[in-house]
Amino acid sequence: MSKLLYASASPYSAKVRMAAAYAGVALQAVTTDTNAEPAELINANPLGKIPVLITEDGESVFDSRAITQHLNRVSGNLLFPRNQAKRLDAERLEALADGICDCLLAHVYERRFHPEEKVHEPWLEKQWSKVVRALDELNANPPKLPKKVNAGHIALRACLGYMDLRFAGKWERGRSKLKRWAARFDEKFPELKPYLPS
Ligand SMILES: N[C@@H](CCC(=O)N[C@@H](CS)C(=O)NCC(=O)O)C(=O)O
Repeated sequence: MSKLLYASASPYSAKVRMAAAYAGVALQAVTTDTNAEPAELINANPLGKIPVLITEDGESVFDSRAITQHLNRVSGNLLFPRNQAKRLDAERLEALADGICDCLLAHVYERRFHPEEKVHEPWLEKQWSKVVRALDELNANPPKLPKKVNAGHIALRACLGYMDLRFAGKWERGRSKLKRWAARFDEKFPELKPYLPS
């Protein structure tokens, strides 16, 4: 079985675990502390970032978008549509959701890794303005939730789960459509809920 180095709070890890569960790919999930830089992580990914998937042959796959593509291949295309236009939509939604997470992580890390007096507020504001633009666009046009979802939908659900974890009360106002979208996703796929960032 492939192994997944992950952390429970990580939105990209949540996406990958949800995608694997949805596509029926079994993974041995191994909690990994990136701050400790364990040898298994660094040997698999010199960047020291999670998630990393290690195949039975010892091949490592990162980052999370390479992992969703890998899971799509091994599951016989259960995570991305075959139709080119629809596939592009799915890939773009995944990139947008991951991109929001990149801005949120930049926020969290700015505060976590700098002493208070070195935190650069304009940088935080710039990152947050990207999040606001992306969330407003998604709220204005929430993606349809068909019977068969794709890695884009899953990435967005994981991203909103991370917002709930780290930015609760700071993103929901005026974005009721997106809130409802997440609730409907959970109703349709209750089996994926345990993998949300926690
Ligand atoms: N683009 C990467 C981002 C991965 C990432 O930034 N993961 C975070 C945890 S959520 C991490 O490993 N941080 C530790 C570090 O940057 O050293 C992906 O999609 O996998």
